[in-house]
Amino acid sequence: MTMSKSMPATGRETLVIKLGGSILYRLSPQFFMSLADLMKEYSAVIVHGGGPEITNTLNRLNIETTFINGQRKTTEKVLEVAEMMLKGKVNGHLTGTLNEHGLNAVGLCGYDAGLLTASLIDRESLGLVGDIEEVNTALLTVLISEGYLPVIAPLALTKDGTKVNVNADLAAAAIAKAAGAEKLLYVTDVPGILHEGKLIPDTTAEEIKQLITDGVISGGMIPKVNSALTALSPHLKEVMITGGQQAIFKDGCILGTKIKDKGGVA
Ligand code: X2W
Repeated sequence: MTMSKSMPATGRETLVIKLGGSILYRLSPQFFMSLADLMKEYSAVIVHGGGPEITNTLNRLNIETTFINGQRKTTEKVLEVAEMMLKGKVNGHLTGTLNEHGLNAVGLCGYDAGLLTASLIDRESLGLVGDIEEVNTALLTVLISEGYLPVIAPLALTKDGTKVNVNADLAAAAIAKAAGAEKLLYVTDVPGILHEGKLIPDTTAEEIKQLITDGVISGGMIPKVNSALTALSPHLKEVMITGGQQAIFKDGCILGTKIKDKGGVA
């Protein structure tokens, strides 16, 4: 990642929030209220998913869709649908809802003003799927310092201008790293990492590996915690997983499972 620098010039910590497609249309009033409170303390950037919307539309159009290690194989036809859903429907819906709650949201996708530059991961096996290499943090800084909330759809351009689809968890981690964010929050359809129905409030990178081996963390939570682990650094000390059907911020604290690196170094 080449354009990595701290932002913005507001003197507040930066928080990148990833809103998963599984929860996007079921976010509670408490969620929006606590997001408004959170934004009094942090500068925020939102990155959203939309996987279920893309899958439903592909199914309706009888276009085959498959995942390889949590990444959707993206042909040109699949990319067209991903664009319609992510940049069109989902981004528009989310930005509109955030603005109804007075949050000053600005909808963007990685194509805008060189916001996200990616390289193709493996065109042969995955098609048009990218890994983010550069983030135009200057654009985010301008918006944030003027009080806007950037809302980013996970699409990017390669250096030669090819459009690519990007996994939203990985996009959020890359944006958080490039922007010098102190915190990264994944909002999903469960209140955090659960063990026998109970929330694990704190965990470490080391414990997470064990929880995966023991089968406590399984399915779609595995790529999510793995992106969380890649984002941890001496600067980004905390990644949190929280649910969108509850408040995510109370008494100055973000609620959910906090993941820290044991020694503070990833
Ligand atoms: C994802 C982008 C959307 C996404 C996809 O096509 O589904 C790749 O897998 P969720 O709702 O966060 O899963 N892209 C390459 O990640 O949405």
